[in-house]
Amino acid sequence: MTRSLELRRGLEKGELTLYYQPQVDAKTGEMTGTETLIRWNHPQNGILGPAEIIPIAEQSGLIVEIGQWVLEESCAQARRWQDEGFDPIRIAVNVSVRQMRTQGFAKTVQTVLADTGLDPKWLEIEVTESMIQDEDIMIDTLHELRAVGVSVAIDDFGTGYSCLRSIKSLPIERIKIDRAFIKGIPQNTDDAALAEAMIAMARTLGLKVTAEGVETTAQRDFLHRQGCNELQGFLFSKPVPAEQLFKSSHSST
Ligand code: G
Ligand code: G
Ligand code: MN
Ligand code: NA
Repeated sequence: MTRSLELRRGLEKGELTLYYQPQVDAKTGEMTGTETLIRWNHPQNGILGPAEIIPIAEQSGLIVEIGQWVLEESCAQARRWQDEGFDPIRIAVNVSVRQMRTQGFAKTVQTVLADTGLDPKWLEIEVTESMIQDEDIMIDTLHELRAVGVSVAIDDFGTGYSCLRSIKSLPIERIKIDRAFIKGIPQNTDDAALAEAMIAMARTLGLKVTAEGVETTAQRDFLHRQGCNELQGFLFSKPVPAEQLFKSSHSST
């Protein structure tokens, strides 16, 4: 069986599942959001991550169908947590370029929100820097998403050579500093200086900043001092199944 056929079967058999990683307020450690991360509960190979799912999905075109399911399930889950009485948190969903280029993507998002009963203000769409460039259709879609009331974050920020000018003109709310820059903090002075510069730039543009891959209290303290708004990483929690999100410990001292 080809990999893409196997993935299609897996999708149909309900083998794809979603994990959720907390995002916490840099000041208080309180959970303010969560990022949805796909997993494949493979019958022979165990739990596979996005690196073993997304490329096959992209090549085969299955990504549009999978992306739609991720969006629906994430919004439904966010609504379930609210219905269970947990304080509302933002849910961040990764979207691939093929999915975002489908006709009427923003309208699709609006329909999913209406069907699941989730207020648009709780949904954040994560797109990567390299997806945007100067393409009108993508920028139109970002404006349409803003009109729907969802926010947009630029994922893996700092890895895509986007010019500051283009970031300034985009209708986005947040940048997520790639974990490659967080890794060396605080010992590596280049990484520390780059993270500091990205945070300062984002704040100048009125954008929120989330740092990914935060693993140590030294990284947390540095990022907090620089004015980074939110933190995500193993220091707080690894990605967990839905029923564990509000049980995992998010504050670490
Ligand atoms: O959990 P892990 O570190 O393996 O995730 C790696 C990357 O895979 C994430 O940063 C994200 O960009 C991508 N990814 C995870 N889940 C999804 C998804 O549902 N859709 C898309 N398009 N990408 C995802
Ligand atoms: O969207 P993105 O590719 O950035 O998704 C985050 C990925 O990084 C997830 O696959 C997650 O498992 C992984 N991850 C999350 N926190 C940490 C961390 O603190 N350290 C490392 N090395 N990886 C992390
Ligand atoms: Mn992401
Ligand atoms: Na990322």
